[in-house]
Amino acid sequence: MKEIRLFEDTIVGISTAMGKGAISIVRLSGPDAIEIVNRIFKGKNLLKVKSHTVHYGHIYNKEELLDEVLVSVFKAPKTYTAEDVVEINCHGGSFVTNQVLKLLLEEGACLAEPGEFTKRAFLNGRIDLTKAESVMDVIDAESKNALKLANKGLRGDIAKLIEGKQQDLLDIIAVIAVNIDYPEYDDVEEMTNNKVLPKIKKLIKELEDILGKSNTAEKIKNGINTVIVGQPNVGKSSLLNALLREDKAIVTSIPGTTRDVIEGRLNLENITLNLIDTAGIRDTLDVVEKIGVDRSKAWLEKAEFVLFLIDGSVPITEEDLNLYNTIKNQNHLVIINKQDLEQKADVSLFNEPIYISTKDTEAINRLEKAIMEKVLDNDLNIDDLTYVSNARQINKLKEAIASLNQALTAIDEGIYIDFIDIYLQSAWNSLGDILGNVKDGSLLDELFSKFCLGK
Ligand SMILES: Nc1nc2c(ncn2[C@@H]2O[C@H](COP(=O)(O)OP(=O)(O)OP(=O)(O)O)[C@@H](O)[C@H]2O)c(=O)[nH]1
Ligand SMILES: [Mg+2]
Repeated sequence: MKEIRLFEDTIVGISTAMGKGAISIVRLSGPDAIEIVNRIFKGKNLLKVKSHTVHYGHIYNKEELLDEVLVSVFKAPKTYTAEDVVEINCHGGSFVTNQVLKLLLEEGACLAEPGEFTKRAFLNGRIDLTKAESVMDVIDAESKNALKLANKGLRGDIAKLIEGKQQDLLDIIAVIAVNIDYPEYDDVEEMTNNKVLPKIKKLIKELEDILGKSNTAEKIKNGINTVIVGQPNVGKSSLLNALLREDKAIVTSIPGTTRDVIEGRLNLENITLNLIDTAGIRDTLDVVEKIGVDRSKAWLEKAEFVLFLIDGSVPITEEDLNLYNTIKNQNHLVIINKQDLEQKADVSLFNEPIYISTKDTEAINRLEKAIMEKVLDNDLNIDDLTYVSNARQINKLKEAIASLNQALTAIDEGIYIDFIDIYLQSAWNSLGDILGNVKDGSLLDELFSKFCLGK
């Protein structure tokens, strides 16, 4: 386990994506950040400039000019890490940027680990853990809604919410403490039943509500598993390709073309879909195709959303109807394809189908809108959706709920009130862990290692 140090060394990392770009930013944080950059920068004495200012000049390796740069100086404590921070805007070639980085390492800076800037912000007490995790969510966001959620976390909404619940719990713990200290005041049993029990029940309900919302939020963040199903040759792979704007799946006029499961990520404006194209479902003697059909069925069971595709240019078959019956209770959209051909399918059975041709871009845009409306619950208001944002936080929340339930059972069984107090304390600790009262350094290392370099 790595020791947590507070922090004598100065770290450096390239904070922009690798590769060619207009600029790259090399960032330093730590007590010697300004001093180190000042040694290789010609233009101004950075030791004498004001905080939060930008300076034009050149980076030199001894006599050799490396790059023309802008240097931003931020003095502690009002900085990203709460330490002295310097950012060097270099020209955006990876060779020149690496030369500048190398020089800074020679001058005594240490190479930052992934996420180390944000980790320092956390360990220096500038942000809590929910905010640190939200930083990563902002970077990873792939849709408007995912970004909105991440920004709520960054603003501290999650922290506020959890702190509120911790406060409610503390009130309950306080009631018990008073009664342990002065048992003669009240009949202890009556007090727990009348006062504490309803409060714990209310708190459990509220935490469960947050948990429910968090599951929805996770979906917005991670994408919705969406399976395209239909008979062979109806145009499933063509639809996948049209939605992804990419020739990803093989398309032929031979029924049974797709055998494997083909996946692609589709970012719509408000939501991300994990699109899955499958083998057309039919009874087949072909061994390979049969494996494909079985996989399709397995995916279908896991699907959170189903795109059910029909070929409008041929009459509807019994197989179509059988397949429809298996999916009709899932959240789905019926799509009638091949509108550019003469229509022979009787589609009166289907409720509000969408008519498309996979070759018609305008129709595909229309379909995307319909998907968004159908996937996103109409009542779902992102602005109301404060949530805990990842598996770690969700686990802690579940732990807290479990401890509160144990407290309830204990009260039911008439267990001595001191023990109930222990369960409540444990719930309180679990909530605290969400915010980051984390003492385990290896957990922190793992958490921040998911960040990109330089963040
Ligand atoms: N006219 C017309 N043909 C289409 C349309 N969409 C797909 N096709 C054709 O239908 C045939 C089958 O398309 P695929 O996308 O391979 O169908 P599939 O459902 O993936 O078929 P399997 O993988 O065999 O299950 C190909 O010849 C496509 O070019 C459409 O909108 N109009
Ligand atoms: Mg196919």
